Amino acid sequence: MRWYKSSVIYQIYPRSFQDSNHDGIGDLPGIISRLDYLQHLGVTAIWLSPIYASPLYDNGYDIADYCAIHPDYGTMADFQKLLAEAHRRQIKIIMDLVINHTSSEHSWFKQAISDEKSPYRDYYFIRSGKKKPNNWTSFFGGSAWTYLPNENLSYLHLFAPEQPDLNWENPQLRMEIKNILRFWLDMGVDGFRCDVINLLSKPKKLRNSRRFLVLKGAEYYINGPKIHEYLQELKRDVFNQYDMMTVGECVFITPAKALEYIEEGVDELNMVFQFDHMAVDNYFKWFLRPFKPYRLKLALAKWQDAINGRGWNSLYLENHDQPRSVSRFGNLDYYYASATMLATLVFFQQGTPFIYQGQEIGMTNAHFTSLNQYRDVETKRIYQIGRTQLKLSHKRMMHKIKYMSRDNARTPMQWDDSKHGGFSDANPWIEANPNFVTINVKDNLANEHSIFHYYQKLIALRKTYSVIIEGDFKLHYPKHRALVYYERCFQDQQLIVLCNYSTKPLSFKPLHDFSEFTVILDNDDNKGPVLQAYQARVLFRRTADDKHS
Ligand code: ISL
Ligand code: CA
Repeated sequence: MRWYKSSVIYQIYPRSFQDSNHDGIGDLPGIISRLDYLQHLGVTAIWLSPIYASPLYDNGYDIADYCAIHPDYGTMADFQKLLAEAHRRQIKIIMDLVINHTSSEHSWFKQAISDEKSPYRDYYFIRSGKKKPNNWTSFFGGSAWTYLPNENLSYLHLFAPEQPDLNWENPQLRMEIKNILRFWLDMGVDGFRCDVINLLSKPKKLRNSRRFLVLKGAEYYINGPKIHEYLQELKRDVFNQYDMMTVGECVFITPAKALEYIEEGVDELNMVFQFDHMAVDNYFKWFLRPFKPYRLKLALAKWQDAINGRGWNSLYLENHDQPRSVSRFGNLDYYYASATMLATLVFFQQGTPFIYQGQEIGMTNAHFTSLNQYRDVETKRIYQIGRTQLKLSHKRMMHKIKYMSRDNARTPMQWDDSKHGGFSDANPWIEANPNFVTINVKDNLANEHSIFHYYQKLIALRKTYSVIIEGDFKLHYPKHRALVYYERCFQDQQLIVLCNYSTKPLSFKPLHDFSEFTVILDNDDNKGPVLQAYQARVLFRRTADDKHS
């Protein structure tokens, strides 16, 4: 079994994790100082959001130099120290790889726009004149084309104007990217999380989109014509040469399409991040709809049913682009129960768990009340577009932002109850949530019944019961609105997960004889058959006759 299947991966958003030099910005020495904490939690790998040289329009998802560390975060020596210190603790390091676009301050782009004869011009989608080559729109709202009056050029960007898209058709560009990958792998990094990897391939002709309202152009560039050719090339020339893993962020992907990337034998990527369960409370991000627990349950089960046995799932509830899960899918009136129930529901499924910083202590959405407390480029652009183009009121836009803004996940990590939550003694680049006074690592560590300790147990159980990693998956009562009841089997091991995803006590007809099972995890003292609000229980047994193998 490849190592990533038994890994538990912790995502660090470096800017918000731990400041070490009193400038209000998280950094690499700060991360190093917290490795013991992560080891105590039990995670076996860290995914670092971008730490490369960047003007930080999109907090590093706009890279200006792929082989340099942003001075805010430290030096290359700091990075090498982090790598060594992590490896010493049996913790692997996964880098974030943003290769759909660069920063507009990357030297490739600067040369591309300043010199018509430059070989770099073909690294991007650059067209002469002001006329937009097509009607495509950006993920962050507005046109996907920006005009440069001085150069009289227009260029394509699926994200912010400061993030011009790379042209993967160009073989020289592909060679340069492969060298960048080798640079980090030779240094010892253990893999990559590949940003919006399924957007890499654009068609030869950039035709007008027929999509309505949002993401015009998506029908051409999502899983575009040559995407598999490009990834096969990366696999052959780079991935196959190292003991590494990849997880590709694939937006708007179905299980069938995902298998084209991850099916065993294809192995272009080891896993994808899919978004079905991130759409259970919205039609398209900012178009909110009421959250229904059964939708979350079914979205996840769909991926279990389709991928297990043929590929490998990633399991996640949060990342740096999503609201906090306890605020979003849990219930703050049942804070501990709902946070731990969510962890149980998701992380006992088959796949590799990804835990986002602060999730393990139940951090909640930002408390912001005013637009200027937000820092995120997407949030600011969406506000403008909502106000000017959609003519929505300030109140309505603030409501959407409060619920959905990416900054909900980007407030400083809450270490203790001192000023700014122990993240920094200087004013942080983004305000801490004042609830650090009660929600923080120190308190979680001191309290035996904390969310942290629940996560720690959950992670430890993966090392004891191989059924948690390798077992198949069967969802029972799929239509039930409150009950989550699923079963995992592997050889002679059988595991049952029960969750009451509601505020009311829940009784149901068991499909197994629970008296034959041992409870290996429970977020409530209640031992009876009626599950309390948000109660989650995990049961295990060995079957004598090996009937499940
Ligand atoms: O965040 C989103 C919804 O608001 C997604 O649409 C997000 O933009 C998409 O998942 C792509 O995300 C990745 O690429 C972006 C970057 O801003 C995100 O932080 C990153 O995770 C551009 O590089
Ligand atoms: Ca710092």
